[in-house]
Amino acid sequence: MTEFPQKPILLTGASGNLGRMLAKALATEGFALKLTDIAPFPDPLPAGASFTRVDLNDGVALLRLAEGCGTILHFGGVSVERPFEEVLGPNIRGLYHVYEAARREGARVVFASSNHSIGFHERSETIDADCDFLPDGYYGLSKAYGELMGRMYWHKHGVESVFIRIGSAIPEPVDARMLASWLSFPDLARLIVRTVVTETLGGCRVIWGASANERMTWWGKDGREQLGWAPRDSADGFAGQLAGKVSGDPVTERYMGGAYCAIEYSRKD
Ligand code: 15L
Repeated sequence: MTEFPQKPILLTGASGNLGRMLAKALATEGFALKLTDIAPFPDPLPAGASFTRVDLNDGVALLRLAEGCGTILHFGGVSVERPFEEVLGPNIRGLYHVYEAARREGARVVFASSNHSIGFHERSETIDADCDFLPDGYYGLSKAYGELMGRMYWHKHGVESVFIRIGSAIPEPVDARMLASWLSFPDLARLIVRTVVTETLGGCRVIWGASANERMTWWGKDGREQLGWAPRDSADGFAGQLAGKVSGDPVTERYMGGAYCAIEYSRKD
């Protein structure tokens, strides 16, 4: 069990893969949860949780839902590369609704950002969290915008944020790239607990969302110390079976964002 008292947590994107995993993990820790998604919640509701179907484009519904919440875990929206018009509503307008709700409630936002906000950094580099944004598509761009929006809400309204630049959060790594980018579900769940229970942040913190992948490391310094989080799992043990699992595409293999960088890539030089 975790330290309390805690106000309820609002979790957007609750019906997605990460949302479902987090709903279960946080309920097990005893947190009171308000779950929401545009899609129905596919699992039995965990103890202490309610579910309300809301479109992130509906700011009034989101404000109402956030009433009384101390943290908003924002995992909703488009989670893969899509055309600009599809990303715009959920990931830009929706994000604004999340931040307005946080401002109204004095809540903290934990934003599921992505490695695709920095996807065009080359794999030969090791980058710290204060590196340049180099988004690799409209999806990654929406994540960079989200982090910037969070900064604006801190400086203007005192809303604290944690931006987790999630690598590849799936049960097990499946290709060579994920020897660097993999984030295990238990490491993510433990990180989220720390983002909720850490009392004061005094601003915005960026965390690289990767497990302790020491064989292949692209990501250096970040804000984890203040949160008291360190990953415990590692993709290293999968190296034997995955090291040769590469795409053969030079753009995909050159950059951290992998295949997202190659989508509609048209540069000639
Ligand atoms: C992400 O941000 C996506 O949500 C996920 O589907 C994966 O593509 C992941 O990044 C990744 O880069 O592996």
